[in-house]
Amino acid sequence: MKRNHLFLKRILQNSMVLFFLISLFGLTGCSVVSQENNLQLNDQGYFETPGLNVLVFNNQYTGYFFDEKTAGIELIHHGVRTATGGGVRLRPTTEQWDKIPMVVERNVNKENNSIEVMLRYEDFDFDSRIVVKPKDEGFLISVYLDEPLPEILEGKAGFNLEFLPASYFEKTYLMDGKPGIFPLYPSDLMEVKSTDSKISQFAGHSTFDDRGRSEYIDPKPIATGTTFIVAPEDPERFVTIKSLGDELMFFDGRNVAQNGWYVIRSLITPNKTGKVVEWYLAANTIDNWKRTPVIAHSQVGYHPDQEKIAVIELDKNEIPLKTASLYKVTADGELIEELTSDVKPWGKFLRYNYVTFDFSSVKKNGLYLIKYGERKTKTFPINENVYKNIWHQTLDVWFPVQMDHMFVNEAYRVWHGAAHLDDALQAPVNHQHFDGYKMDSSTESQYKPGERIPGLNVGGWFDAGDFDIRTPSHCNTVLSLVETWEHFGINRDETFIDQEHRYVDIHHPDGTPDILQQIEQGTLALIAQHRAFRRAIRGIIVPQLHQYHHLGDASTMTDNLNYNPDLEVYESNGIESGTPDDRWAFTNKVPWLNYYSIGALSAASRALKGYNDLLAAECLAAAKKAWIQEHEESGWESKTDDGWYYENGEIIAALQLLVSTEDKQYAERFEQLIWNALDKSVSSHIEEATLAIPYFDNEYKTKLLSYVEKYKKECNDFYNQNPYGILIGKRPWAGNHELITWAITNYHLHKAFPNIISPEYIYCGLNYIFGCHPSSNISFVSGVGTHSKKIAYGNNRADFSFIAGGVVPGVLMLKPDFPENKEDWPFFWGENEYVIDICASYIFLANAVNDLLNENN
Ligand SMILES: [Ca+2]
Ligand SMILES: [Ca+2]
Ligand SMILES: [Ca+2]
Repeated sequence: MKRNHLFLKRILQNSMVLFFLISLFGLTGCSVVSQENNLQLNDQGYFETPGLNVLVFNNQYTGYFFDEKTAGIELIHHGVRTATGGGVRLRPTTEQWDKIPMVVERNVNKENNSIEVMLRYEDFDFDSRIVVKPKDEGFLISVYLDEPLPEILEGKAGFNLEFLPASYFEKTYLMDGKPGIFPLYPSDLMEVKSTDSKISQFAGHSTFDDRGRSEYIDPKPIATGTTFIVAPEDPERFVTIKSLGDELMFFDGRNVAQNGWYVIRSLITPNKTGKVVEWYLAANTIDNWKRTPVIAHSQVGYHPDQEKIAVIELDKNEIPLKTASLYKVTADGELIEELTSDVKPWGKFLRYNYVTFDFSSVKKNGLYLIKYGERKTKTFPINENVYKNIWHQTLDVWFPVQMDHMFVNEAYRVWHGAAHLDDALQAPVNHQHFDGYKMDSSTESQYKPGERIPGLNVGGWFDAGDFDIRTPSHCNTVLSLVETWEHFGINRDETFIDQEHRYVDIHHPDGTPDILQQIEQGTLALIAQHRAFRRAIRGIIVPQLHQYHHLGDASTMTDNLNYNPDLEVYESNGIESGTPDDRWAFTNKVPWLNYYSIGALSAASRALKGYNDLLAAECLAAAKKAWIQEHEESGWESKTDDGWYYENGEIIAALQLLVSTEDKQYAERFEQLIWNALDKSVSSHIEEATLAIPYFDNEYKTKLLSYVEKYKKECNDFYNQNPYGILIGKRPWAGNHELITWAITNYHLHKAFPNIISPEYIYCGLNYIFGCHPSSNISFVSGVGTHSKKIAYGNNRADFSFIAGGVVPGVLMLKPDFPENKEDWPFFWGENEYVIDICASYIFLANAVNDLLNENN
């Protein structure tokens, strides 16, 4: 799913603005109390009662990745977001790339305690109005049309509400009194339909591979009726839905897409205007329900000398206890109270109230847990070595599994065969791809659309939970791995990598440091682009949407046979095939990206020296050549159209060429760029500015001082913005990468200016990743810490599994005030998807923390 996440520092700035706005407008206030019902329309613009929130398009479809299952009418039921996607939809169970309605108007009507939205499907000139209003023990959802349904939508448009399967596994339902069990796995009756009648998906792409038969499939309803009772046995999940008009249909969306939800739906009757659908929905609430406190702490544990502060997250109606305690778990299996001390109130952040518990004074080696009231955490160590191994699985397991064009084995298990050996064809012009790639009206290359580009079937990693070679994240990853190699010289060797035979074996040393082999893997993909185009291209990705959502062995994503249009589709002569599944190279010129690539190749040339000298020399030569060519083409004036990206790309290229060559032309260009950039945004550029210190005189460092002071002030503000005292991102993609990047910047600053930036600015970043964050206390690194992500959005997500060492994006801040990271549902990419560059950054940060702790000993 992942697009560019190179540009975190700019977002860092935006996050600061958002924090300011949130604190300005406040998060509390009076509410209008309905006379008829406990659901109150609060100042956040949603209906609220203890145990239930009803959101009505507080979150809208962003268009970023289309239907992200985070928009529409939604239920947060006893603290868990169990329903989403309430709205007028055009299929029984909509997929990610199906058409989404846009909100053209949303009125929160406090006078009559209702919320009304106007939804529009532009393609069909089709508008509908939805009104949600509390009534009796629940609320009414009413859908109105001013004009009858467009003919093309008859039998297709309906009101849908989606329920999260994982919240209802092992529970039951009643449809008009007929009992059923919610399916753990889908296997329902399907209906084959002609594509003539299909509502087209995003940009005319299709999620369904119909093998040339002009058909698609939809599930048939599992049950129909007028009253649907959901999980009556579970007071926390019990919901009643009554249709006051047409029948209700219950579907399982997982029959067409593994990330589908259970859907309840009523079709809109043709030729009807006015009220066309009306449901009464009541969700049970437990009297005076309060959310269980979350004791957020590091699942990895703590070094004796660091600050140790747990952040306790409380229901806003909870009266905080006075104290919390730390217990030691003894060798006899006993719990012994080590420390009890007062908790410190922090205040309100988003929807919860926070107190903190400081146990920094406890330094004794051992196993501990925290107790707050009746609540106990899992056990964690305090020990000098807690951070020693935290990055091993990321390098030993996660990166090898991501390696493209390679067969990857681990003991008795094959993760995947050698993939994408049929890379790649020139992408066609004027093409909008579904993963954010696009082609302009010219290829800007020597290749014709559809022509084979030699040499691209080598190196690279699957970018994220998907499988594309995304150039920006590759540049970021190579730069980061080189930085780790140069700062910490990690020579861990637990992977066997044979490029010639495309073979990787996990837990099998081969005499070469794994980090160099991974740098080589990324570099091979980047240099292949320069060999073919003398510059970077956007990336390489499958052409068809029905290939893109691939779940399973990557080597089956294409047939690994070069496409030959003279053969019939699905026909093969053993060497070539007539199936047009080869990946496309998106080749338009992107100057800022070319600069990133120049920076990455230049950095790689240093690391690879002595290991792969030929490749090292080729990288540096290609980087220098591309630097000259890019300036000849783009000029020496900083471009404003690409804005920050352009500026930052050129800064990185200049710095890396300077470090590799010590040639003063790069120093001059770097200085021309860096001060202006710092004036625009300190936090975006302070890391590069600091890394450049050794290449300039003392005056440079002195000049930098005022910027460091300014940056420190920005960091200190985080303590007022959230109880964790760190940067928390607010994008539709959760913020762990911004946070890790921030902590790494703090490491470089601490090294250069130890009297200004203390090491705690670095430790607190890792603590957050390891569990000291909102919503839960899970470690966001699979396999690291006592309790960590066991269900994540890796390429094995359909198995509700994980890839060890992967780092997920973390806690998503859903509007207006709901932090979420699902532990039972892997398919939220913005919460659970591993991406290559965040994992590379994590390896650096883990080593940085070890370095600091050794330094202090
Ligand atoms: Ca991708
Ligand atoms: Ca090795
Ligand atoms: Ca092929």
